[in-house]
Amino acid sequence: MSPLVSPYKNFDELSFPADHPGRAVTDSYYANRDMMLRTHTSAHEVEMFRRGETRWLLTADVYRRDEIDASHYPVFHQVEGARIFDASPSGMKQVEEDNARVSNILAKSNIVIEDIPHISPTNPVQHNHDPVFSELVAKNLKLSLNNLLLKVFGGVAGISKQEPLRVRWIEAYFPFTSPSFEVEVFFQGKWLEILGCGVIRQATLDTAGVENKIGWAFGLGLERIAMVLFGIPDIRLFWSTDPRFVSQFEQGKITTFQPYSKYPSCFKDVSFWLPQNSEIHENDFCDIVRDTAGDLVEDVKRIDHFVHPKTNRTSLCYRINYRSMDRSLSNEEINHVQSQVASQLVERFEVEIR
Ligand code: FA5
Ligand code: MG
Repeated sequence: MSPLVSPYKNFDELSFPADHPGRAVTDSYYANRDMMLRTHTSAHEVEMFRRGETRWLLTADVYRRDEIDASHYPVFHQVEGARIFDASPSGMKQVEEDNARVSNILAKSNIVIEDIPHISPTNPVQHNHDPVFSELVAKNLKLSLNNLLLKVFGGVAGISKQEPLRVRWIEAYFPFTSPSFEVEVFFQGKWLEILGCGVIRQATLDTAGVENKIGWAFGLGLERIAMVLFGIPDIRLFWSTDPRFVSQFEQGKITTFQPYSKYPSCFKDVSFWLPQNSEIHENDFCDIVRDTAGDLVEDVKRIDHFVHPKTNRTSLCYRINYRSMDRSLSNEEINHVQSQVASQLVERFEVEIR
């Protein structure tokens, strides 16, 4: 499936409101008014359901303008999965049987789950759903995904042999599911968001021409899973062609990444005055940094925001952390890149460098 889709497919078919921030040019990559790079694999949900599929997985590249740090990258991969059942007593009996079967597997495993209610006032059942059906389906969703995480991470050294796998469920919001959840896994001392999911909004199934069904869908970040699974500390590494990285992996084998020496960081600040009455979106700033410095940047943070009391002009300061994954950077090289970032800022946003 082509990564170029219409905004209609990426957003409208999934009940995104007209003013949703994800639609903005600062958040998504548009080819023109009518075509954009899909921001998630959910863009293909309606198409999959229209084909009559009742349980499916779909893996694809997705694109987003986003912040720069160790777990975000402008192109990444998602796996979308969904399952729908007959919205009838016999369909629900099937769900109950499945729930009992999976509960049994989980009870015997070394997984620690922090759960939340399937449905709550802030994470409600849809008005056109039977609450009992919705509850059973949400439970099936949670059991299925806990089981998936257990299958993927279970038995991996350092994750579930010495320590149990820790999974945390969080209430979430997506325009195309309700109730909705996010799932995080404990990794390197932090909770890392792995996936979003929920009970499919009936409007999505209606649009696909699917009748009398109820079900769930999820979308997970493949790089995020691989980071936990292989102990990969920075998402940029997936794009490295350095043999010291590539040679550590073999098809079909899960091994823990042995970091070769970590190269030193180099912090450079850039401060500038914005032109009168204008703003720069952080994603625009990050795009300039990516365009000029590519993968040499590990992290970008705004460290100052100041409005001059007399002139009313706004000044911003960003700190760019330069660090290559593969080699030492010379001061000369970084200074050169940094001055290019500054001149791009002047050219594209008419700022005044301080
Ligand atoms: C979504 O994209 C929803 N389409 C998921 C969904 C599907 C919800 C079906 C309900 C039903 P979200 O924006 O949270 O949700 O992204 C899903 C996952 O993609 C995240 O949990 C994370 O693992 C991964 N992800 C998001 N942004 C990035 C990024 N910039 N770099 C790498 N991974 C990312
Ligand atoms: Mg999310």
